[in-house]
Amino acid sequence: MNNIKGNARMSKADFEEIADIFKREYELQDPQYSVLKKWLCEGWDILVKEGQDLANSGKNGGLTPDNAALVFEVSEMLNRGEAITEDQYANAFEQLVEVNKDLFQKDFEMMVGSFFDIYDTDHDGKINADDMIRGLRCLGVQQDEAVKMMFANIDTEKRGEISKPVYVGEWVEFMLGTRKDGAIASVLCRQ
Ligand SMILES: [Ca+2]
Repeated sequence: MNNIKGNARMSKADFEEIADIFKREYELQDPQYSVLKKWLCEGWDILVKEGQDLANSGKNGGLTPDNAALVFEVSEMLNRGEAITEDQYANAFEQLVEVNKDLFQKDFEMMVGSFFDIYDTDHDGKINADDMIRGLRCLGVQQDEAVKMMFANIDTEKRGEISKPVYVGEWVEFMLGTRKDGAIASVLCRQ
């Protein structure tokens, strides 16, 4: 999700900054803050570690420096405190999905779900357009009108609120799907 910030480069310090923005905006306490920070700052490492464990146990979908060199490279660069470009990230992401799409999807769903839980400030399992605007602002998306359109596209039944599975599912579709008219893609990719 880091590419939605629209910056050309991202480093671990940038992810830490985003975590701090969330902490201030929502006055986050632990464990919610730690979980969010873990996904933002270590999400890629978590994926790599799980992929390596799979490879070591001889299961399908394991990540190795042979089949996922770009994935490991991004991990190493981030851990050295270097910034990765959007292209490096996109290429590594493509490689990861080729080797083990399910691994990405599982972790990504947990990550987006942890964001949703923060946006859902009254804990009723749903968010409205204002909740989504407030949350995506923390991720650097300042285009409120675009987020309103995204929300309206996701809220197909026009109830004014979206449940967690629907929200998470739309982000998965955006990252992995092929539908250019997807609720999020049709807004974010419209330049
Ligand atoms: Ca709510």
